[in-house]
Amino acid sequence: PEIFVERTLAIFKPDVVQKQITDELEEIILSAGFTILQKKRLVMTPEQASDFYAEHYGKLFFPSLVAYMSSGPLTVMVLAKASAITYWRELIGPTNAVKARQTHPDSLRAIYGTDETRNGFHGSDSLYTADREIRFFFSDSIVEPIPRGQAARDYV
Ligand code: DGI
Repeated sequence: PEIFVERTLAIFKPDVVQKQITDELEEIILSAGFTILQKKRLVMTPEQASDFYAEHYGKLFFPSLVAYMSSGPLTVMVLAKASAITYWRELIGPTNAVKARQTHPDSLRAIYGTDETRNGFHGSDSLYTADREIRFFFSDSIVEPIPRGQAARDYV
């Protein structure tokens, strides 16, 4: 079968960055077969966090989400792998870290996340959002689909 290499945007959120386990997490990411194409550490303003999560504007949890996401440094990465979008979301687990501890105890949110707001990790949920989110943080990057087959050797 054809291998379709994807890129996804991954974030270590402030509760995780504060734990100083970024090196250990990067090892997990590399062992899982991802390539880290880009990486940076930054702090978002509340405005940037609102913009990033604009689809949730108006929801009850939106203010706490924005406050949390702008509360401290993030590590933002572009990961590449075959089916990276699905695979990274599987690795991080369900949105609510408390529930994740019951249903997906081996997931990163279960192990390193805090609660339903401070859940430790982000992963794009589709090719479309991955494209938007990668441009959001890496505006200088050229985001094009990696040609089928051709680049797989470099990234898988
Ligand atoms: O793609 P996810 O991050 O798993 O989830 P999402 O895109 O539906 O929501 C974005 C973030 O918003 C999520 O990581 C945590 C927060 N959030 C989502 N649903 C709830 C929530 N926070 C609270 N407190 N309650 C929710 O129901």
